[in-house]
Amino acid sequence: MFEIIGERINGLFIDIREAIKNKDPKPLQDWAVKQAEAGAYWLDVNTGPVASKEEQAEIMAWMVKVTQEAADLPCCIDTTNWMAMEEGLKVHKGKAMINSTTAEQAKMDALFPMAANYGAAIVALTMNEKGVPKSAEDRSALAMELLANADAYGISPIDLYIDPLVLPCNVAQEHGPEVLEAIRQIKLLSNPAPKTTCGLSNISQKCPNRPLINRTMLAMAMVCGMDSAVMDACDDELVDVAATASIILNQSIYCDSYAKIFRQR
Ligand code: THG
Repeated sequence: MFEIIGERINGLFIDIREAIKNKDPKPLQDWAVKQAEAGAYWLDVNTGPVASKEEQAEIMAWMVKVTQEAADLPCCIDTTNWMAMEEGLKVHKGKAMINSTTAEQAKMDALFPMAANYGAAIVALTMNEKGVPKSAEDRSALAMELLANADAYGISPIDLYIDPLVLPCNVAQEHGPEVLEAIRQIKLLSNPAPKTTCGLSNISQKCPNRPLINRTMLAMAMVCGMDSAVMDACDDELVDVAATASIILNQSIYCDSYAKIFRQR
């Protein structure tokens, strides 16, 4: 079943940034409940830009704690700061998701053991010190490195969510078909295959009619084998697209209320 990761608890959004500043749990908790009711399976939690590394760690722990007080869902802890990642994992209840490592060796050597130690799932981006490759083949070559390193640390492909890195279609248009082809190739790398995910809203950044682009990209990515996405769970029509695509792809048993499958979970 496709896994919706609600994107809204992120310090990039002004209301969350203000809530962090004021140590006010209410906006985070309201979004936690709203996204859970909308059909989210995980809740992405990201501090956004915060002053110091230590401060970020403390804020992440607070964000995870107040989010889980409001909704009985696991968090997708979204930070590049290892200290903040570990502080978030320490207070998390149930199986968390680490978001994310890249194919850089130092990051894999820090974050795969952390995933193993806390029993967490982990998102792995197909990029390294050289940046984000353009071709599907280079993206899937990095996915293979991520898969091999995860395996060396005892992490099953089932807990590994490979992210081919969705870029805005207005400035990186040539990446679109490569990302879609990379998803297909990544699903063929092993048996069982690694899972796939992406930051769906990236595709439409700074474009008009963002929901239309997000919904179209979601359907196209799902055909290619996308298993989950960090996305706008509160766009009901986007969630309807995920539900309908799940039916057409025979990933969920047909019923006449098919569009509600995520909200009924
Ligand atoms: N891969 C993984 N994780 C990710 C991303 C990814 N996490 C972060 C991000 N990308 C996915 N989440 C978002 C959240 C918000 C937006 C885009 C992606 C967004 N925000 C508005 C904007 O930039 O215009 C700003 C907020 C507002 O509207 O006020 O678009 O790729 N693994």
